[in-house]
Amino acid sequence: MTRSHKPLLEALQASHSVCLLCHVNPDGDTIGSALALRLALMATGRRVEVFCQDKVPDVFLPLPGADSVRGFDSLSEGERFDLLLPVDVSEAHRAGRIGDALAFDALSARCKGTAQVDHHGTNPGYCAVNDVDGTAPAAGLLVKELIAQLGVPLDAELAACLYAAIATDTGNYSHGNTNAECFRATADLLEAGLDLPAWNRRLFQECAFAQQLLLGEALSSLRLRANGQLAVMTLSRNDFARAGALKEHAETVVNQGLRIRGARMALLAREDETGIKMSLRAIAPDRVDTVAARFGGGGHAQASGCTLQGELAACCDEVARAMEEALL
Ligand SMILES: [Mn+2]
Repeated sequence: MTRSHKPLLEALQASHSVCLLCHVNPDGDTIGSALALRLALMATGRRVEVFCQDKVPDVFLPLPGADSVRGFDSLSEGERFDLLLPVDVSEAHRAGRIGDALAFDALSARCKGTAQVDHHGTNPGYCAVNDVDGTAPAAGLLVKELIAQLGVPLDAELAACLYAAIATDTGNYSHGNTNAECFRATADLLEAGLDLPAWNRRLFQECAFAQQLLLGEALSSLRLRANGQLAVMTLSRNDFARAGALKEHAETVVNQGLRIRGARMALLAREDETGIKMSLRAIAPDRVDTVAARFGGGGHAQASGCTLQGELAACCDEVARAMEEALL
């Protein structure tokens, strides 16, 4: 499949300076896609800056150009661009804020035009040019086509950025959105020199020592409920302290619960400064968003969260009971 990116190409061709914008809590798709586009636009002689409200997660720092991503506090008074280009940003507010203003509004006031490239079906089309395909598994697939249509050949650096984008949004080629286009695109990346084992290890295998120690604490708390259909783990403040771990080290822990054969849902309850944070997961067709909503939280059907106030074990039991009731 090849999509035409003509309106976006025309906007880029008319621009000598481009301000790329990533979404808050950046993932591999927004970062990888923006860094790929940065390299391609620089190769065509354009001035490019990449902005993100939040700092680039450590796991993506090895990507080429990751150290060039700027926070909004680095914007200088007189900085102007021809084009503002959000990448993988489903709604204007997902780019975050600069002081009291939406970052998108504050930046577009410094730019002559706006255009976006995105793959969220819910995108309302908030730019002058909206290159949005809600059926694409990753924004990186659109960016890869765009780079080809800009006439820039793939190389190993571009391939690493695009791999980070595609692999992240497909759950390392395992989620239901993984289609033939993902594999065809990745075949092109391999032909361009992608070092697949090295990047797979950096992006999906490596973690901090403290993260492994924290996982050990969580696994030692693992219990099954509802005849093995619900896996429950807890992490107390003491567990974090023993592991020397940060709260970000707990982010993927809950998924370990779903690895157990027979488990249909998983819950991680962890203490932090805002209360008892709950991460809820389910395997489709089971869903947990309705459970999280009962406790004032929300999220996706199979990945949700909520925060309770109280004692760790009691809060955990309360949410676990609600999840048991939600098992189909
Ligand atoms: Mn994405």
